[in-house]
Formats: sequence, structure tokens, C-alpha cells
Amino acid sequence: MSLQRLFVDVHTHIYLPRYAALLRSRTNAPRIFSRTGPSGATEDRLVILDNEPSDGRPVGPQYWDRDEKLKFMDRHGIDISFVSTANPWLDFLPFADAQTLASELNAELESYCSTSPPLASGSHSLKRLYGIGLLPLVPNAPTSELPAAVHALAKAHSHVRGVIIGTRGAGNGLDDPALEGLWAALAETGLVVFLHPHYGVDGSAWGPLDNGHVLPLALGFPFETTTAITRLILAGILDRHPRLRILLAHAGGVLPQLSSRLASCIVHDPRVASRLQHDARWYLDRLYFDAVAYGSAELSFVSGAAREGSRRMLFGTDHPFFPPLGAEEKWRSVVENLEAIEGVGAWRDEERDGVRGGNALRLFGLA
Ligand code: 5CU
Repeated sequence: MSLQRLFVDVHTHIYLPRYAALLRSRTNAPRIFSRTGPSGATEDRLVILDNEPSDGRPVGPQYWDRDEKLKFMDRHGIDISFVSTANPWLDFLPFADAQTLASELNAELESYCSTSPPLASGSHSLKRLYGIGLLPLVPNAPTSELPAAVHALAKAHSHVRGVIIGTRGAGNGLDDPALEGLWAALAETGLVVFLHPHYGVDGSAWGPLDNGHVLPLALGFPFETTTAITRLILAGILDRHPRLRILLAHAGGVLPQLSSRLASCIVHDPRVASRLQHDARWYLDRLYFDAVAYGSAELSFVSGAAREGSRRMLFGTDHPFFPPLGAEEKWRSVVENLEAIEGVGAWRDEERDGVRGGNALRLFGLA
């Protein structure tokens, strides 16, 4: 099969065994614990989010077992996955521990990917799995040490093609001037930066009605990403580091929908405007957006907001989150995201192929 027709998942997570073991050793979130379930059998539970009910949610081999990842890919026709550690990454660790664990987990991820099966179709020598690694970008990290971590990762691990980062940087957000060296190193190495939320936004907005995790996940996560990337843009980071490649989780939150309003607010604030080389909407063309939006209208909007349109959008699943509630063979969360791509009326077939896989192969340097 031609490389341009492959299905590639850029948003798919794991807790590698070493990381899962760390979560098991903890007594507060993030943690994994075992309990006796309703059937009398022992079951593992995961607690990672703020205010997650203390009995958490089910967690199992789909979070750490590579065969489970491959089975999931086969079931949904996914050829290649770019696998990243799920939130909250190393955020809860002191720098020294985060530094050690980041390099151990990056090495483990390299081996997870480099020993994965080859892609069966075609004459290309691609693997089924590639990685998006970790940096010790945690609160109070000595930021002068981060560029070396980036270079070490890029040099040592050829199957790890990017890094996943949260929104807090070294504790002061992504517009922290102390991160300048980090952005320079990421731009220089060409590692793709996958920006992903974890904390949501101030929960006092959610009100007293018990809506479970619907509001923090559906709104808080994308709002968090939107704020973080907007701060990064407003600090002029994309102007100073034109080669930086940032992939935004969950279709970029609401940045595309608010970019014209953002542009107008900037124009009316000369102090902020003087920091930027371009109109706010221009920066949409500098970013990449996963297509984890669950609807054609949303995908259509995002691709219409950027001049390069669908070429900046990449299929993702968010596996192993959002598993089916029943015994369905295919996961609704995956089917909906594929149907959303299929249903964008304005896209030509080549554009749809690009979003399903070709754009990812280009972004991560495999095509
Ligand atoms: O359901 C969830 O909590 C999550 C999460 O924590 N991280 C993620 O990527 N998707 C869903």
C-alpha cells in the first residue's frame, strides 16, 4: 500500500511498565491501586485527575501491554501509532527523579518501538510503533539543563520522534523566558512537541451539579490547551523559533474558533501587538492539530481557519482512554473520529488520506 494511504494514530497513550510500577507504589494521585471488585475478583484502578472519585476507574493491560496496543490497532485498521506517555507524565516528581525516569522511560520507549513488528504492506521499512518521549520538564526544573535532555533524546533514540509536554512548563507556564533554550533545542533537533492538557481550568466554573468528569474533560482540557498555546504565541516564541513544530491535542482546543477575536484584542493592545511579527491568525498555520474532535463540523472549521487547511490535521484516537462501555468490537471514540474525517464535505480524497496518515508521516519524518 502507498505510504499516503496508511492509517496513522498520533494521539495514543501508554503507561510503560516502569511508569505503571511507580503509580502502583504511590498512596496519593496519580496512582494505581488494587481492590476487590463487585464480582469478588481483584481489579486495578487508576486515579489521575483532580477530584477524580477516590475509587478511580478501571485500568488494565491496555495501558501497558504492547500486544494490547497492537491488537487495538489491528481491530481498527491502524497501521502505525505514535505512542506517548499519558498524563500527568513526570509532573509530580522532583527534578532529579524526573530526570532519571525520563531517560529510563525514553530508552524503554525506544525498545518498545524498535522491536515492534514491521509494517506488512509495501516495500518500506517502517515499524508499526514510534514514540513520543518525555522530558524532565517539571515544576522547579533547572531550565538550563533541559536543552541537554532534548539533544540526548534526539541523539539516542531514532524511533522516538517527539516529546509530549503539559501546559505548566517548569512551573510558570510555557511563556516562561527561562524556557527559551528548551524551544531552541527542540527547534534544532526537529523533535515534534505534542502539547497535551492535564489540569483543566479553575473548577469553580463547573457549578454544584454532579456532572462527573464531563466538564473537566470536554471543556477544561481544551481550554487549558488553548490558554497555554495562546500564551506561547503571545510571548513571541513562534516568531523566535520558526522551526519549532507543535502538535496540539484535541484539535487545538478553541484556538481556531477564537483566533480572530484574539487578533482583534491584540491589535487593540499596542504593547502586546509590538511583541508579535504577525496577525494572530497567521500562527494557526505554524501549528498542527490532532483530529480528535469527534465531529466533521469541528474538523471542517479547524481546517478552514488555517490557510494550509487539512494538511495540518492528523488522526488520533486517545486510546486507551474512552473505552467502550459494552462489548462492542470497535471503539466508538475511534469510529466517530474516522467518520468525522470521512464526513468533511470540503475535503478531497487526497486531503482525507493526508489527515488519516500522510500528514503524520510527513510531520514525523517517515515519508
Ligand atoms: O479520560 C481521561 O482522564 C483522559 C486523560 O486523562 N487523558 C487523556 O489523554 N484523555 C482522557
